[in-house]
Amino acid sequence: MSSDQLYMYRALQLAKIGRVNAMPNPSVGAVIVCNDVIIGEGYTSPYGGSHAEVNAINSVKNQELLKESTLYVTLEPCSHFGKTPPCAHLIIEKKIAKVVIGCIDPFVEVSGKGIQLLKENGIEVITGVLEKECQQSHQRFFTFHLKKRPYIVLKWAQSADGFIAPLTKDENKPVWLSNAYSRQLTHKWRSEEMTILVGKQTVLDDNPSLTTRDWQGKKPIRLFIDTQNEIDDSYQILNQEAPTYRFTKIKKTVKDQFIPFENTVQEICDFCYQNNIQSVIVEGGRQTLQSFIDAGIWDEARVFETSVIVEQGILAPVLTNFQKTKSVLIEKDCLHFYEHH
Ligand code: AOF
Ligand code: ZN
Repeated sequence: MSSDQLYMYRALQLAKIGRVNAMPNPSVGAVIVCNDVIIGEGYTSPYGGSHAEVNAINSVKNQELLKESTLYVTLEPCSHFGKTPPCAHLIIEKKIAKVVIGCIDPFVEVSGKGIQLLKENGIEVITGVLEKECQQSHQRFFTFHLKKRPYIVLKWAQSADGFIAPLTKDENKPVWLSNAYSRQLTHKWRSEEMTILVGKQTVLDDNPSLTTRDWQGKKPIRLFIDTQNEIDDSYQILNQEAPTYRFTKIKKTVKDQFIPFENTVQEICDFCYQNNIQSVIVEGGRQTLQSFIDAGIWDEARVFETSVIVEQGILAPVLTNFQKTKSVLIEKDCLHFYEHH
């Protein structure tokens, strides 16, 4: 591995730390190296705050050393005035000698302009170091800008015989298709996305609150599909724990916000795109999950498979155009990861 790759890996590690809080901003990682020694590090502050490069530059004790240093950054430094001033200006002002970039920013306001600005000011620029890894690290941001839709994670649990629920629910004999660890993991996953979506049937059947109570993390905004506006305020999804939006055909003022909706996955994506929502975790039910799969609009699926036999039930969604990336054991259950192709 080259030293450029090594420092870029370090920058990727830093990027990971800021990810949940920076959204919808990409969490970028930055490392400053002088004579083969790391003298500064940073990652993107919570949304609206300073960028990785600024934090890394500010962490350097002897600012004079910046003139002989190389800045490694997972994403092209910005060149625009957003919530914060352009990072490229600060890099130029500090006379940093060289900048090594992982990937180019897909955001039209920046895309390539940051690199151009640095070069015009005599800074040596190298691009494409661990490019794929850096794009992967910013995948929600890339999907949002390149596909003009949020990054979609599908999640469900199914029995060994392929059902997501029994046909009829017996209050005295509940069927658990998840264990304590898988539930906790689900709450962690929720905290990593900007929104969580379910269909009406899941609200009626499970009355979920869709929070992150088993994980100390951010609560995502709750979205639900309820075309006929049937869910009333007594359901947990409409409690005060997180904001909730209802996709519906029927306009009626309730606690949640109402979003006009005919019945397509595209409308959900459009709403998210217009509101800078960069990711959605879809947690059911069958119809909602399958509509994303059938529309070909999804990125990842995470499926828990238990040893429980249900015999008669609601069939699990069926994935098409996918590649299985890994399987892991969670207690006695299996967790399968898939990617959309
Ligand atoms: C960077 N370093 O750490 C991040 C960047 O509104 P602002 O000022 O926060 O700008 C947001 C945009 O800046 C965002 O859409 C993306 O293009 C870029 N993010 N750029 O140089 C960073 N997070
Ligand atoms: Zn910036």
